[in-house]
Amino acid sequence: MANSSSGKWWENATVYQIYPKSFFDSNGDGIGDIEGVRRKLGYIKSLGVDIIWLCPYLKSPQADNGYDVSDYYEIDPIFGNKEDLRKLIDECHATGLRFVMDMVTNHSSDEHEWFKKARAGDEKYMDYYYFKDPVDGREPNNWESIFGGSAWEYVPSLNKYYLHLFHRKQPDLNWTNPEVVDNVVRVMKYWGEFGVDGFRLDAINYLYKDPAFPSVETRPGQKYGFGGQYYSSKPQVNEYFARLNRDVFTPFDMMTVAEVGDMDPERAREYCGKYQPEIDMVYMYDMLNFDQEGYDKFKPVPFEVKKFKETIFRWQDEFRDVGRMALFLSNHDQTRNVGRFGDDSPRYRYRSSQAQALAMYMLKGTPYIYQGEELAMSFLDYEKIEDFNDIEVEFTYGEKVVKGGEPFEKWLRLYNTRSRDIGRSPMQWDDSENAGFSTGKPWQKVNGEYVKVNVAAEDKDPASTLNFYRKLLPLRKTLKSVQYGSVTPFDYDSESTFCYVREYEDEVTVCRSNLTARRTRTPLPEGEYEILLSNTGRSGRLSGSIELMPYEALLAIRK
Ligand code: TEU
Ligand code: CA
Repeated sequence: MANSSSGKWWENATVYQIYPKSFFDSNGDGIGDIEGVRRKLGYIKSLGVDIIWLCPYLKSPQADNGYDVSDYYEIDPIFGNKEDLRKLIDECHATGLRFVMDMVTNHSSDEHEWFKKARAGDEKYMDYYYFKDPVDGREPNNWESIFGGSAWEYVPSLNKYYLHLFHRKQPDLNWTNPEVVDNVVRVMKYWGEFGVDGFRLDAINYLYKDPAFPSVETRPGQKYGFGGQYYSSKPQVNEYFARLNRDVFTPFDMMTVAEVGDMDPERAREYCGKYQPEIDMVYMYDMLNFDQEGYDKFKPVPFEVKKFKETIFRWQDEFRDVGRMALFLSNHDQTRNVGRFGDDSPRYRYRSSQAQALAMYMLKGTPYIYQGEELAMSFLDYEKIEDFNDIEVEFTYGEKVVKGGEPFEKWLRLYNTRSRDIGRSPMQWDDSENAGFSTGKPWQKVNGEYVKVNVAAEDKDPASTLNFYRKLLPLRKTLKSVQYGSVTPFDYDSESTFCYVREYEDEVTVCRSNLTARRTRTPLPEGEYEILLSNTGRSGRLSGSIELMPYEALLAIRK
């Protein structure tokens, strides 16, 4: 990222991510919908965000909540219709919001016309996917699906396997087939003409697979292994991006964000520049996975402030002059941040979530706020396996509890604190039945915390996380040092604080967060500073060193 304005319309923007199924249900069928989003635009505007990114709403059997598209030109009826989308996008534009669409083209649904024809043996369409012969009567290689088990599914009538890096109902599209790319271009142009302002490109680093499909080494006792070295972020994906950029992104003046499912810290610097200049920014999915063993979210390790800092500042450094980084604390695939990186008890829930938000969102890059994060929504309190919906829960429950005989209590705890269902529980609007999300029975159970943690309650409470975000997000845009300045970690060796300085020309901003319940003294750089934002009621001027209260967040500017 250059240390000056690029003049792009999205440059200083903040994104609000919406999971439409769980945001607001306008017609009482228990499922959030497009019209529901439109009705809440006033709320969204009140946060001070500029762009909304809607998770998928195209036609889909919903095996993976819309990340399995069966028709790229139609809206799934559970979410409404094109008229609803028309109204939503028009109203966004009329109120100064922009609209980003989630584009899922690494794979389609197995119920897409193309795949149905392929499975029926139509060779033209078989070449839209990866169909391979068995090897020694087994899968073509030992790649593991990202959701668990083999990445290959057998089709007896063809005596062939097809590749699915995700669920078996999400067969991977073959991007080496130019017809597939032409089709994707056509789809993207269609939605560009419809009026979307950009794309979040799902699982985009996986588009090119090594045509030899080599097996990988596995860990002892494991049948399958992560084949990323053969399909993640290969140079060929840039050729696809170049085409998309020329035909779609540039002509429609779009904002594009690449979701990159795994990253390579060894090649970090190269990685950052990798998608340049075709893609505007990179959303590194696993950025926050330093609190688990490798890619296994169900093997958490205790949170450490130092590891958090190490990870984040490293990426900040890598992105200092190349690419652009998405900043986020949570999303629909990851657990809620307040309990994950702090304390969601009634005593510290607000402050702790605020300290995290200040730490993350004054960094260099583009903030992505996930629905409910601004309320400090937290872990689930479900008791039965039936309350969960996600693929990863289903898979591990079958493997570990049913087959493996591990205690359900252990896995229930993991599901309530680590699973993808956490971020997908209905948005908490008020303390009425179903948290004001729906007048019908919600498709997924509401989190019991809603009676206390909801928009209506936080709206009235000046100390709430909601009102903190409403100050933080607009403030960020008024500060040149935050938009364009350098990032220098400060008090880096502390095990409690997350501190840094942002500097641009003669503007110096200091950001101070205590991410623990321990009081701690922290130094300030030379000079006198005026407080711009505090979550403890501090105001006035500061210099020298200060004692931070538990979970204190403080932003100040040099006088
Ligand atoms: O996620 C892509 C991604 O790489 C996932 O592996 C992510 O790490 C995973 O959710 C871990 O649990 C995207 C979407 O965000 C996700 O919701 C979809 O399920 C996935 O693509 C397939 O489309
Ligand atoms: Ca509905």
